[in-house]
Amino acid sequence: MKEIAYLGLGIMGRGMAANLLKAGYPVTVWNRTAARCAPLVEQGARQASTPADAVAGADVIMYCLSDDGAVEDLLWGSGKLLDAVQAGQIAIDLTTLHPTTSRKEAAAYAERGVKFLDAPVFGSKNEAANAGLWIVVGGDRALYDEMKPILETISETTHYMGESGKGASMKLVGNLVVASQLEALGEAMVLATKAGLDPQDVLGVLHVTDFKSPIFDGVGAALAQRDFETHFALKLMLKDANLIASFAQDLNSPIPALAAIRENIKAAVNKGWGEENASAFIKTLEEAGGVQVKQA
Ligand code: NA7
Repeated sequence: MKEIAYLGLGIMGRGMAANLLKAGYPVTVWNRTAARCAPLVEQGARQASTPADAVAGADVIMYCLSDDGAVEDLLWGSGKLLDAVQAGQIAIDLTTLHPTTSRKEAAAYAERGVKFLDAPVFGSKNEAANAGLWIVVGGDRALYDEMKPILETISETTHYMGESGKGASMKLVGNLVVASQLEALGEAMVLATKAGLDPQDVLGVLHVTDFKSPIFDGVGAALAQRDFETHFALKLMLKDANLIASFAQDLNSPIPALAAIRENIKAAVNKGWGEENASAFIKTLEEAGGVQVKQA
């Protein structure tokens, strides 16, 4: 079985690394904050002290970090990953970042004889833990076919989108929909509350209609319970909204609704809710409406 180096054990990374171990892959882990490696070591991973130590002898290098800056720091900055990789290795970046950064990574790896896929994921904490992610991939088609068994170990489905950067592009397209659904849920639940409707009754209708969505079901139920436990941090959602805005600007693509939603997310982060779940931005709508969505 291919030897895997897995770098970055945040909410998403720790679930993915655990599922690779469960599937029997030999996995070496590295995380900037070393203490986060402990649960993976208990599950059979080898712990590396540096990215260079982690990738020595690996066939496949995988990482899912916070954002573009973290990936740039890993490759070109303090992580010095590009100095450590060997020709013939394969790198897979599962981070949500700007497609330009993916293409920059692909070019830097190519200079060193390393093949590369951008493979960001849909889903959050539970899907990462339960191997239920949906992965969108950019890069060489033959390389995607070769890596599919590994990607299938951590996902429900995988989708080849085209050349380098196309996985990252698809991820931003999808997150535009996620942000819009959260905004729609928030506006709808605040309106329903002001109208005196019972949140459970409202969610019951949303659950069966032709505009139903698992996001309405999951986030809606948590909202009614005032549960903002972090599955996907609000501060990362602001990062994604900023990425979508920049990506749309590059392509001269209109995003009037996303621009307004981004302001709500920004206001919520400025309120100090950045470490809470992404759905916490709905609280800005509640404040504007002077009500709180709550199960009686
Ligand atoms: P988390 O839980 O915030 O995890 C982020 C990870 O990125 C975590 O392992 C961090 O290490 C790591 N990180 C952050 N900055 C750096 C630098 N500069 N160098 C190395 N490692 C770094 O995020 P999620 O797991 O929820 O999300 C990950 C991605 O998936 C993100 O793009 C989302 O939008 C989707 P730390 O433990 O802080 O030392």
